[in-house]
Amino acid sequence: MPATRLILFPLWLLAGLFALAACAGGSEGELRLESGVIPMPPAGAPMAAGYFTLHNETGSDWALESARVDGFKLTEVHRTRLENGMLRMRRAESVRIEAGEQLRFEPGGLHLMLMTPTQPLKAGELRLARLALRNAQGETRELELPLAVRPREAMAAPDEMHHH
Ligand SMILES: [Cu+2]
Repeated sequence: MPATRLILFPLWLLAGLFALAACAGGSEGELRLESGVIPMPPAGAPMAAGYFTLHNETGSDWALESARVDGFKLTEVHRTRLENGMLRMRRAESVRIEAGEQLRFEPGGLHLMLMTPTQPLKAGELRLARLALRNAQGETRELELPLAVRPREAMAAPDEMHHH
């Protein structure tokens, strides 16, 4: 086999890889939030949870840096897990979303934990959530999404529905 063929093939492969890398460059495409909701917590509950879906339509991976929701002094990102038969939630130290993926904040999983309310929630109102994300190239994005406060009945757990 002529030596040139051995050389040409890797060059062609490399060219292809560079083209791919160029397409995957950081800042093209959108980070999108949708389906924002805060289920109304039980009366007297000290905190509420916020849910949404984050879509990464960019070519980079992003890390969630911070989250805030209007009307709460403190917002943390928590993850609920089943541990020894008990549902427990802990602060999520690092929340990442890969290129092309979607990340759901949902009951039983990731959620925004909304603490120290400065104004009581009312069913039907909207509370603005602001998220800050950063990618590996150091770019940052700020995203906003209104979270709709849902009446509690709409998301009541089955075991709570036996009590009238
Ligand atoms: Cu929580």
